[in-house]
Formats: sequence, C-alpha cells, structure tokens
Amino acid sequence: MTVRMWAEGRVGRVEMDNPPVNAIGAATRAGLLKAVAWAEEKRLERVILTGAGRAFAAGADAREFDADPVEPHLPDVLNRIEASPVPWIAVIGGVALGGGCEIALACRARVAGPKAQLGLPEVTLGVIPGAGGTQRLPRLIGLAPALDMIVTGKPVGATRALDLGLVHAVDEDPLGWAEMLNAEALDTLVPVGDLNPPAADAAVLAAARATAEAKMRGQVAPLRAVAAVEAGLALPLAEGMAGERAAFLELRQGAQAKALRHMFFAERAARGRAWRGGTPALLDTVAVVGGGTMGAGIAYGLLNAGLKVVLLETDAAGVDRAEANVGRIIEQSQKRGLIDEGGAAARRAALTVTDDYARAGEATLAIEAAFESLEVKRTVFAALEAALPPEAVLATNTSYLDIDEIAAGVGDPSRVLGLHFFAPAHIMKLLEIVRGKATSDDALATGFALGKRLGKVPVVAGVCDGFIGNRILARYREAADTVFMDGSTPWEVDEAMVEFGYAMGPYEAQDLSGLDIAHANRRRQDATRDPNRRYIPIADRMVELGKLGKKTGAGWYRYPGGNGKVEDPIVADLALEEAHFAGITRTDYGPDEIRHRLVLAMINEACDILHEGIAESAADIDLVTVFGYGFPRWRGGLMHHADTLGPQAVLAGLQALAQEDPVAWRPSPFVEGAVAAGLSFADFAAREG
Ligand code: 3H9
Repeated sequence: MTVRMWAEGRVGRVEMDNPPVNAIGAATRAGLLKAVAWAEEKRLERVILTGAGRAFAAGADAREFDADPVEPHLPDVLNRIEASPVPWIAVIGGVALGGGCEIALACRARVAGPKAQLGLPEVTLGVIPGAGGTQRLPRLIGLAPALDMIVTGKPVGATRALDLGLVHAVDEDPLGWAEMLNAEALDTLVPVGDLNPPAADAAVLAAARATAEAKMRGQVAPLRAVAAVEAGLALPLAEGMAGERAAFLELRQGAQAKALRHMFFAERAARGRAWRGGTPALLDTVAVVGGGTMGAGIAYGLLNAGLKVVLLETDAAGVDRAEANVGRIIEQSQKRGLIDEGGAAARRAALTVTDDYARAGEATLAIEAAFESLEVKRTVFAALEAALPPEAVLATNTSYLDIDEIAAGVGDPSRVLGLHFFAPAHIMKLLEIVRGKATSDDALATGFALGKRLGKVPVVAGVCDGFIGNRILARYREAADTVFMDGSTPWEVDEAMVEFGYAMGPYEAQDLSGLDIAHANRRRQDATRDPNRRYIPIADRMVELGKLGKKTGAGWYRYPGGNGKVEDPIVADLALEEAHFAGITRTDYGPDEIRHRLVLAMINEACDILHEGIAESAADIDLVTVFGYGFPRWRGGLMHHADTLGPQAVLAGLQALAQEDPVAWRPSPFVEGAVAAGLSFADFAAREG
C-alpha cells in the first residue's frame, strides 16, 4: 500500500509510503486521488499529509519516464487536492523534491521540520517541473526566487523555505503544528493556484536565462523551464499548467533527459555495489603513504569517513609538510562551514603523521600515494609489508604504473590492488579500483567497502597503461594534437570541446595539470610504442621550451599577470614548423570536424578497453568519463553518447578516418562486433561480459 489513510476524529491522516524515498509512481498517484475522495466523503475537517520514513516525497518516479504516462496524472491529482473543500496540510519532515514539492504546493498549508529540504530539481534530470511547479511556485514566493530554484534545481533548507514564504512554519514537531493549526485560520488560507501570478519582470527573466546559459550550458531543460514560467505569468493556472505539461512530456522523451536518467541510476547502482565474493577487511585504521596533495586529500577523505589515519612520510621535513597539507584542508573545510570546531578537532585527533612505519602496525589497509616511480613504490611496499599485519590490504594510487610489477615485489601479491583517486581526492567522486593479475577477491571487496564508506563512485578496472580514464584521456590528447598539427589551433580545439559540453578543452585542462606528467608517460611508452603509429611531437617541443603549463606561467597558452589565457603565437608556429618538417598540407578543421575526431577517438579507445575486458560495462566507462574527466553528464557519459550516435555511425566514421591513417583510426573489434550483432554498445558489452 503506497498511500495509507485513516481518520483521527475529524482529522484525516494520509501517508505516502513507498520506500526508500516515497518516489511518486502510478500507485501513489491513484492512492492520493482516492484519499481526496475519501476525505470529502467523510467530511473531514482537514487532511494531514506525511511521507513515511526519511522523505516526504523525492519526486515523480523517474523509473516510469521511459514508458507512456499512466493515469491518473500528477497535475490532475494535485488540482483535485487544491480544489478540495477539505484543506490539506503538508507535513514535510525530510525531502520534498520535484513532484513531492509540487504536492506540497497544492496543499493549503505547509509546515517543515528542521531537516526538511524543498526543491524542484527536475532540470538535473533533464526535464522541467510537470505538475504545476513552474506555475504555483512563482505565485507563492515571487518570480526571482522561484526562477532561481527552478533553473538551478538547488533545494532550500527549512529556514530558507520559511524566509521565502514557501512554508508557513518550521517546527520541531511539524505534525503537532498541523494538528494544532486553528481551523478558522486554515479556512482563510488561499490555495496557491488562486493567487495572482507575479508581474513579468524582463530583467529577472533575462537574468534567469543568463544563469541557465552560464551554469547549465548546452542543456535544454533550464531554458524551457524559464519559458514555462514566463508563459504562465500571463495565463490562468490551467493554461499555464497545460503548457508546462506539454514541455515536460516532450523533454522527458528527449536525449538529454534519457542521458541524465541513465547517469542518475548508474551512479546509484555503482554506489551501492560490493565486490562479488570476498570478505572486506574491517576498516578502522588506514595507513596513507605520502602527504603531498594527493595523499593529504586521501587522508582527509578517510578522516571525514570516521577512520583513523597514519600518514607516513620519509623524513621530518616530509612529516611537517604532510601535517601542513592536511591541516590546510581541515581549515578550509571549517571556513566553508562543512565541519565545525569539534569536527576539526576530531579529525586532528584521528590523524598521526610520522616517518616511523611501525606506528602503522594496526592498519588493515594502506594506500600508497608516493612519487610515480616503480622503484620508490617497491621500496614503500616492502616497508609496508614489514610493518603491517600479514593480511593487510596494500593499495597503490598510481595513475599509470603496472600494478602487477609493484605486486611482484610483495611476498603475497594477492594483497595488492590499485585505488586510483582523483584530485582533490576528498572531493572527486570517482574511484578506480584496479585489479592486478593476483589481486584477491578479499582485497577487491576491501576496495569496494572503502569506496562505499567514502561515498565514492567505484569502478573496477584491469591493468593497462592508464587504466580506464587516463587511457581514454591519452587518446583524446593524441587526437587533439593531431588536429592541431594538421590545421587547427589549441584555442579552436578547446572552443569546440567546450561547445560539446566540457568545462574546458584539452589544452586548457593540460595547462592546469601540467605538461610534464604526460611527457614522462610518453617517455615510458617509447620502448613499446607501435613504430607504425604516427607520433605528434608538438607536446615534446613544448616541454623542451619549458612551457609546462600554468605553473611555469605558460603552456599551450600564456597567462599574462597570472590572469586569463591568451593565445601564444610561438605555440601556433610550432605546429606550422612540425607540419612543414613532416610534409603535411594543413587543413582548417571546423568545430564539428574537431569534435567528431576527438570524440570518435575516445569512443574507439573505450571500445578497445571493453574488448580487452579492462572495463566491465559500458556504464562503468560513462561513470569514469563523467565523474573523473568532465565529460558532460547530460550526454550520459562516453559510451551512452556513443550509443546515441549508434554503432553503425561510429564504425562508418572510423572507417572514413582510417583512410587517412589506418593505424590511429583502426576500428576497434568491439565496434565491429556491436555492428555485426546489431546491438547497442551497452547491450553488446553486457552480452560479451
Ligand atoms: C519529477 O518529480 C517530475 C515532476 O515535476 C512531474 C511529474 C508529472 N525516482 O539517492 P539515493 C531511488 S522528476 C525513482 O541513493 P539519498 C534511488 O534510485 C523527479 N527513484 O538516496 C535509490 O534507489 P536504489 C525530481 C528514485 O538519501 C533510492 O531511491 N526529483 C528517485 O542519497 C535512494 O536514493 C529528483 O530529481 C526518483 N525520483 O538521496 C530527486 N529518487 O536504492 C532525485 C530516488 O535502488 N532524488 N530514487 O539505488 C534525489 O535527489 C535523491 O535520491 C534523494 C535521496 C535526495 C531523494
């Protein structure tokens, strides 16, 4: 029973109960409709509406969005609630989001508990509010605040909701408030739908559109939401709602909404998962080796999760530096209000920074985040092996090095795995869990348990150069450098990819991270590189010139005065020079062609990764690219995007480019396999996996 109803004297109690968060599906809608009739028939004085468990209601059940809408539709149910002679009071103890918030708006009164959150986050799922949100919210709280909530999708807490006039009261005992609310006072409250819409304010509407374009660039829903709000300002409620509903239904079927739903559910599926088989180590104390930026971030993340941390350094100077690095993150978190004084003290108390490995003797897990050198790592692992219990799990945070080679130096290599964090490690959600040849199920289970404890999105990867994410990144950069050498500028490449939906293009991103890491990787790969593969030497020339990125004042761009990027004619000349040496006639690629090449290069590499079994599913590649590498979420991640293009089109694109360079553009057998099987990439990966 998703909606329960009972009477307490003349007070009707209606409770939505659809665990875990009362998503509103067909059964809940039907139950609410029945409850309206029930309350009227019983001539109740009021209905108090609550949500069972931790939520009021998390919104429409997004699992239903792939199918045709089923009656009764939520807007109709809410219109009935609003028009009922029996006034409804929404008692909001937890989240009232999307359709949940819209239900509350249709009630005559709203009271929140101190932990309540109200919001219309529909745009984050690629749709707009579809049950009156764009019409009732501006009527209730005014145009500017309503647009702010609808366009950004950000929920507000109880106090803010009260300030905005979104709720009538915030009370420790909201149910008690609803029971005690004076009947005459309740009768005088006007239904939100009967209020006049606010006046159209061109400046406010323009500001909302500007926010949508700046913060949610490329996404269609936020602008459609502004349009629905604007249209409603000049229309009666019913007509405004009809326009809203049409836009909601259209967007719901659209590519962006599908992609965002895919990401929503893929993320949740990943967060919940444990490793199949294996018993995770009990986590209490974790050793972290190396207190640089990465190690300090990892240590802080562990402290946040309530773990004790022994942070190991090589000498006294290292200890000081590591202490300062973690201390800085604690201070910043406190300044931002993320933790209070007590929280900061607790984190400091749970942290030991030392150069004495013996002090990590209790740790059941170690995470090494030392310098990227096999020798250094092997020395560290030998020291960990000597100091920690024999069954402790030993993890490396290496981005590129071969885990099997690191494990080979350990007596029992089954204890060794990779835990690849992304900087800043306490913030970035992705965790690549790298499985070596010998890694045991227990070690992998420990990695997954840790991921869950830290609130990460864990993805398992096999051993190869760069694992999943950095391997795709390397191919992306190679394709970018090829386009650059053959005709474009870094500026043009970056602009094309920003238009695709990245926050920044590959050159600006590399200027931030530094050109030296990729350079070291290329040198490491020299011995094994396919001699037939075209090598683009421009990045090496940059390193020779000392242009290592922002940290050296210049990279692919110059940053005069440490400010915004400007094009560097020397860099453009490098491409001209190298193209001349190589006897290439340069072509001026347009943005579409640039995007086509860079995206196809990534897709082909990802397909090789699936073919080789390095990644377990297409969705895992989506999670890696979105949560670790800034691939636009609203495109659903790399492989979801590949499926919107279709395997046939991907293969045709690769074949055409292979005419130019058969080595770099050789279609992955996985692409050919998906086409031959007539399956989407996701389904083909599931079948092959
Ligand atoms: C909408 O309302 C449209 C209307 O305007 C118009 C209608 C006509 N649907 O996140 P969690 C599941 S659009 C289906 O892990 P938390 C979730 O998949 C909707 N399922 O917990 C997970 O399942 P599982 C607008 C949903 O405590 C479980 O619940 N609403 C939905 O970290 C627990 O979720 C939103 O955009 C849903 N709407 O966070 C809100 N919501 O256990 C989306 C949750 O099988 N939801 N599930 O993995 C959220 O933001 C968070 O889930 C919430 C809880 C904050 C509620």
